Amino acid sequence: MNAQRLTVRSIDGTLVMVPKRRALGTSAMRIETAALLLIDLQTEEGIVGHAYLFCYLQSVGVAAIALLRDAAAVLTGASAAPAEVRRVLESRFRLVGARGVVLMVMAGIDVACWDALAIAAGLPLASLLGAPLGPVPAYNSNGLGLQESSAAAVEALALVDEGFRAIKMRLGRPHAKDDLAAVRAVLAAVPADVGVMADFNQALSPAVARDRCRQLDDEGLVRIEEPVRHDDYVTCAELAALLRTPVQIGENFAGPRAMTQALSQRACDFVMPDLERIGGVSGWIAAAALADAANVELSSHLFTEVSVHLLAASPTAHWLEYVDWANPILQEPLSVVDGCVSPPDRPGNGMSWDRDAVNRLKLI
Ligand code: SMN
Ligand code: MG
Repeated sequence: MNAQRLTVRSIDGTLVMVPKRRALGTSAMRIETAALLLIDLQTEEGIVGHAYLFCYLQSVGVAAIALLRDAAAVLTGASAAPAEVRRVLESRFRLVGARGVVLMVMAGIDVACWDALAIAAGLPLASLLGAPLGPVPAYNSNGLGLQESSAAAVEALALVDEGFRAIKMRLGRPHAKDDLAAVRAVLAAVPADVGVMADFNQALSPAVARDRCRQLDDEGLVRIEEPVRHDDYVTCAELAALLRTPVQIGENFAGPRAMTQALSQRACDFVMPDLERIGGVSGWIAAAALADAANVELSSHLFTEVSVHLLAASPTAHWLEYVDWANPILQEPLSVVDGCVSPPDRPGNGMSWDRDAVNRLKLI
């Protein structure tokens, strides 16, 4: 099979609403159901590339389907080579702007193209990118929202018991003392060698962030994520300089250029691009090179199934964020072994849909 010669026959999207095993109460919203847009990119050669987008809201999923159909119309009959697909879509969406949901859809198509390419090459995506299929350290990010501290302690232990050596909790309660109590309760509940990360989801103003992060600085958190608005690199840099606890940002980098900006402003200690915002596999490759050049640890955000391949191939790989939200619609979900996940040893990114489950959970 000549992997260079794949041609797009069709691109289909299916929006599924997947109930989460553990609800996730962030400071912005509570997520009980994952709105996932499944993408099937069919090629003339018979290979099908798979990807999914996490849409946050059902309404975003509906908008993304409309955009996917638009993109499919211009790509049908074109090369499925990711760089060529990007060129076509950048032109199609230039006037509206490759941002927000448009950017997500472009990234999803890129992921599906790379899947098709890896399947055509007969290699796992990580292998196609030149990486071994070795274990990547993962943290359990499946729950631990803004609940009472006693409930947080119980859930923290349950997350560790699922086989992890690190977990992430959410912060950003109205009162600082309640965040502090929750952090202390979680740290007291889990074994001492378990890493605990904390994510504010941009909840704090700069002044409050200075105060609240300083209060938490001696608690032993592995890192503090998105304390303030994601693009306020000035305040992020101030906090990164002020705190001993590493500051983590990156899930809102819209393409590698945003990451360049953040790195040049020293806005964080660690970065964590998100597959659907950084520009799919192609965007990730660029981001991983930037992190390598800057010598900054690189973690992933959501999209565990594809990110595990990408982190395996990233020189400064740090942590894989493990979420199991897609498991109910996957034929072969990832396994966690000794707190690590390895890229599956089958061609492509390893995702294929459980069609019965998809039909049950399908909205559109
Ligand atoms: C997060 C992002 C999106 C949905 C839920 C939670 C969070 C994370 O910011 O980093 O996991
Ligand atoms: Mg986050």
